[in-house]
Amino acid sequence: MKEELNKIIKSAQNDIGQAGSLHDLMQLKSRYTGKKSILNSFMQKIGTLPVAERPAFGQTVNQAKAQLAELLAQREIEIKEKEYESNLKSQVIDLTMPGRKSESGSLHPITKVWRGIEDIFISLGFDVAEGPDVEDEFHNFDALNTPADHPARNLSDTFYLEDDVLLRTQTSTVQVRVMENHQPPIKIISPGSCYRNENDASHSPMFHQVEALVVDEGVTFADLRDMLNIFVKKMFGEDIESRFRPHFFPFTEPSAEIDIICVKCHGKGCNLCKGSGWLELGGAGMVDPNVFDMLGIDSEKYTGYAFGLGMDRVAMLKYKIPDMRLLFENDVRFLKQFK
Ligand code: 2NL
Repeated sequence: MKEELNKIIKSAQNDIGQAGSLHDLMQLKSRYTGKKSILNSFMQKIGTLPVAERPAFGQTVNQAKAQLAELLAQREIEIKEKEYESNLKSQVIDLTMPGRKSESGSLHPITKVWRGIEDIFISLGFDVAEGPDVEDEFHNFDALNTPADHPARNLSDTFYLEDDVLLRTQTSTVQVRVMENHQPPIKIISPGSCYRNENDASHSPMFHQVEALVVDEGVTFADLRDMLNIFVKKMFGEDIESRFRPHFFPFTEPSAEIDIICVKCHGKGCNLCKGSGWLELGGAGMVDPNVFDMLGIDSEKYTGYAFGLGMDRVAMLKYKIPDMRLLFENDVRFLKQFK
């Protein structure tokens, strides 16, 4: 048996020395020293020896096992070193090669306008308020004095998700939520995404609006007119005048639409302003006392003004973008121009 054992150790030494890969080595490891290995089978045969020879033979087998384990470990290090060397040789990196050009992104024009508008109103003492895009009819319509039979509540303009669950059509919803929870003085803007079922060169089903709301004792239409004038000049330039045209909104009385002098022709008349010299920017008015009454604000004590502007429209005017759909297609050839 001893002779047999020596033979096996010799052949194991030989095999291990010739193993060329880690995979080969693992196979040898299990063949010679694993649970079902040849060496283990010797241990099992120990019982066939005379009792006196058993301890010495057991020791010999264990020594052989230890010796092979040592050889395997050594060979593993050798193979790993060899693989590392050959990897270094095959994966040569040319440090003199020019790098690949990586394109950097840029802020979306609407993001720029959004941030610019926030900066202007913050500098004028406004807080920025946000709220959910998914709303109910109370916050989107009822609280804004928009009765159930008003055309704006038509199913075809408003995206309803379920009965009494809809995508907000304007960010007034946020201001309604602020008035529900706070007493005046209130001086906030609410920028955000809004949704209406319309889609053409000047309307997108998802668009961006900013509304402003100021409520306090003694707030007047003159304050509204003044604030809008300040905003327009900060946003579009000192030479850009604005004007109010009488209008109707259910939530304000009196109401007006806001125009600015055409940013392209400065009032002479061109294709952008369709010859009129003016561009429509949004709407404004004094908050209807009915709105205050519904939200627990004393309409005898307080007055307020509100206005709403389309931020996409502001971006189109500021950057001379002819079609609103360009803002939402995310064509890099378009977006690249706003670096
Ligand atoms: C437009 C018109 C407007 C308001 C929005 C408002 C909000 C409250 C109460 C009263 Cl909580 N009014 N918002 C008022 C007038 C006009 O937006 O054309 N927006 C793009």
